Amino acid sequence: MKVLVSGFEPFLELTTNPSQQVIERLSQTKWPLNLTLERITLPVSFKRSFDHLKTKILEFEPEFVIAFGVACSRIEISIERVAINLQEALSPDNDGSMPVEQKVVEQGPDGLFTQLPVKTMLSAVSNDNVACDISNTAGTYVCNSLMYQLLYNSYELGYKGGFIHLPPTPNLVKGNPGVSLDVMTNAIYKMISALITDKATLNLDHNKINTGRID
Ligand code: PCA
Repeated sequence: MKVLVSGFEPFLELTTNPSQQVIERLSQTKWPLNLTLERITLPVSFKRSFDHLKTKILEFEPEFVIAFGVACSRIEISIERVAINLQEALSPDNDGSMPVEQKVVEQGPDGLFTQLPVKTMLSAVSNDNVACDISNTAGTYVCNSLMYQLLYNSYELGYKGGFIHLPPTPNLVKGNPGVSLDVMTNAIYKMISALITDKATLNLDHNKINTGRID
């Protein structure tokens, strides 16, 4: 099984981005023989992030694409359930772009559900001492926009996609205790490993699956 993971570069006042650090660690991890993992770091750009990811998808042809970003105010790993067709930024992205009430995809539906088996992934870490939950909003900034485009294009490109927000690492964001890279990497390793076992029950034929669209 081929899995592509993406992370983001640092942005705004952040000196590092835990999503970039975690995917680096994941790519250095020894995986079971039936799992090949590739990674890509994306620019924090409404306009450019998905184009970069799409180029890698076309080259690698993964069955799963899991995108990661940091959510500075969260204290738990958040498996995002839904992406909405809205871009609204309170701060500029790394290109200086700050959209207000813009659609991600002009002709797209209002929302798209993740294609990851969220409950399976959550239960993979339920016995561990790590804060992890399902989240019903990925916000309206670059992460939501990337998740929406990832899901919107999955039918044509033939993969299952989803997004996970990570909390900051300790000392990265004032007032947030953070979670260490080791703990996050270990949890994500278990969640991705759970996909291998769950794959038997997943129908990867996109003509047959529920489209997951909220029309
Ligand atoms: N987090 C931001 C964008 C990049 C990142 O890592 C977000 O939550 O939208």
